[in-house]
Amino acid sequence: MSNLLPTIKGPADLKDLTNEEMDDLAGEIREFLLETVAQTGGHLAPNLGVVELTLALHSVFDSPRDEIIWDVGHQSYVHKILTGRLNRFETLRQYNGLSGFPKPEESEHDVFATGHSSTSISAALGLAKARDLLKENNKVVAVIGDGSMTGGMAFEALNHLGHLQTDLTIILNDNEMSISKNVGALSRYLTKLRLNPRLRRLKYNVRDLIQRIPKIGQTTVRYLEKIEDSLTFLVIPGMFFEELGISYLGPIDGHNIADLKLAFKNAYDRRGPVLIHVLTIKGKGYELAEKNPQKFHGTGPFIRGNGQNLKEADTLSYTEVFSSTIVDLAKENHKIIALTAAMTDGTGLKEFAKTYPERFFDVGIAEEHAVTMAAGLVKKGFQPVVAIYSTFLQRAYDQIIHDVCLQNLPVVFMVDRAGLVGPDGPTHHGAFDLSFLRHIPNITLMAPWNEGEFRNMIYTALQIKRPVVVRYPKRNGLILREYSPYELLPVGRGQILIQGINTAVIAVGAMVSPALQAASILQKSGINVTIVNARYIKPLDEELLLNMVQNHNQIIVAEENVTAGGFGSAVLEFLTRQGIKGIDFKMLGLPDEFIAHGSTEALLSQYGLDADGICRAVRNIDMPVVGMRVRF
Ligand SMILES: Cc1ncc(C[n+]2csc(CCOP(=O)(O)OP(=O)(O)O)c2C)c(N)n1
Repeated sequence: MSNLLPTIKGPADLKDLTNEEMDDLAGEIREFLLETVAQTGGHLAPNLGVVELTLALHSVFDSPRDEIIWDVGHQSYVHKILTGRLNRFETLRQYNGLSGFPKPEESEHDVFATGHSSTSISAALGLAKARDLLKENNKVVAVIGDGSMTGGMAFEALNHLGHLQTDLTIILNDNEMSISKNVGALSRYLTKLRLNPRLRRLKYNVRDLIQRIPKIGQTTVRYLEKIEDSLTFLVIPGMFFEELGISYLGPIDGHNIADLKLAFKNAYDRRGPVLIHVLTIKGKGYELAEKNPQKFHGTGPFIRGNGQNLKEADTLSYTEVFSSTIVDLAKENHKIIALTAAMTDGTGLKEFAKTYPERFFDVGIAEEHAVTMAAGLVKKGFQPVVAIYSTFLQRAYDQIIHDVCLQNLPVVFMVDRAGLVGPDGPTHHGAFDLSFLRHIPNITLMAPWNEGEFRNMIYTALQIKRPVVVRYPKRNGLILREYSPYELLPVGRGQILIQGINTAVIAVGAMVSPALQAASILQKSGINVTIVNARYIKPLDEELLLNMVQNHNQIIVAEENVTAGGFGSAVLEFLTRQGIKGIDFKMLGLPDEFIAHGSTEALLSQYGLDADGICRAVRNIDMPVVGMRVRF
């Protein structure tokens, strides 16, 4: 194998490589990606698919002068490797190491921070229009996958771009996959373009023709290439992108460097918006990932030989418990409908989709639409269960307020990945849901502390007949795989787990377990604290709170959410309203900052959200990151 990779210090080093050398380099990059991601974990398959695309892009465009925006950004590893970060790559996704997503603080080549889908065309349009206003002349490129193209924002941006007609290149990386198989009418349309034999035949005939003309000048070649493209437009009546005012080039073989470079050069020389339709294979070059791109979309550390994950836990994850519980409940309750926004596997709905295909909807990366569609389903008596990660639910804020809660519609929101998620970092931590949901009228919010309670919460949520949110962490459960029959949990009632004196720790969801550990540590030094499982964030258990205040002189609340506007704030508001006197009140939670990527355990410990942090809070020592301390 060649040894070109270490010689590439930046995009400039790609400019003089021949296509054959680029092919060799692509092989080296794939090998390097496989070797490294098998150890660090990360988004393997998306990156294996864009090796040639990224090489060709950096050889034609001139980053950072030309600005490249990576949609979602999970496919930016090759870009990172080619823009001076090869030597730090083994720190990927670790604390203080390279981020798994584009990060402007990390490199001038990372123009725009991403992590959530479908933002690239809007951001690129902003950059392009700013360029025009400043009378500059650099190029702006948005690289977006076919999955991300299903998001509403992408459509909004295309609509506006077609209107503004500014210079902007969109590279549509079409691998027919979102995380699962891509869904929707647009995806069907792209397949049509991909398979259109007339389009292909015509293109290749023209190319053949060009190549056979002896000794033609560069201008003629460029001219003929333009004819080739214009023929491409002509053969598809009513071509979607063309109708929007965006030139379409494609489809291009995304693993053929020569074709890619030709298309990118063509786009470079054009005026106005251009979309290049590039066909790639997700997981390209690693057989296991090509066969199962979903498994290798995002993976933990794995064994390269057989693809097996390194860490297997003995308890179930919350996602797995949701998966089996909703399948079980839907057996009796035929009104249950499950919705996901392109996260069938991630949210644990794969089994449900298989068992009840007619009651399951993957709506594409369209969280807003999922929520409002659920509201529509309720109107006809169905019981929609919308499973969305905390961080992606941010997208659907107005829909939750305006379409669900305003009409008090019983939609059940299963909010997975609430709290810290570890190596994916700030774009993916579920740090805000309690704060952005708690103040919405009509909503009920709950968080389980173990899997048994979680099952009961799902069961209860379906009985309440109002908008309900169950938030739960990206973590494994605590107990074995045996469950008792479902139990209705009284709405707005917390649970005293340990009765102590002086200090009461009121913990939410995943914070209950470290609180219990803290209690047993403290007990060894003769400190007996009360531990409360809050269960409900809204409505608050006011009776229980008053009881705590009357019988303790210190109240500590702990939540895996920013302290601003979360559960602690709710308790603080309540105590203030009651005019409580004579107690110390402390809030443990996440601070008012974006939390970095790193291991969840280390991050929790850093913010005092582990047993040790709770012990320190109880003992009143060294609490630099406590959200607030009030003496009433
Ligand atoms: C708003 C939002 N919802 C969900 C996700 C989770 N997500 C990450 S990548 C992805 C699929 C993207 O598919 P595509 O754009 O085709 O890229 P590919 O991985 O196939 O290269 C999804 C659903 C996200 N990042 N943002």
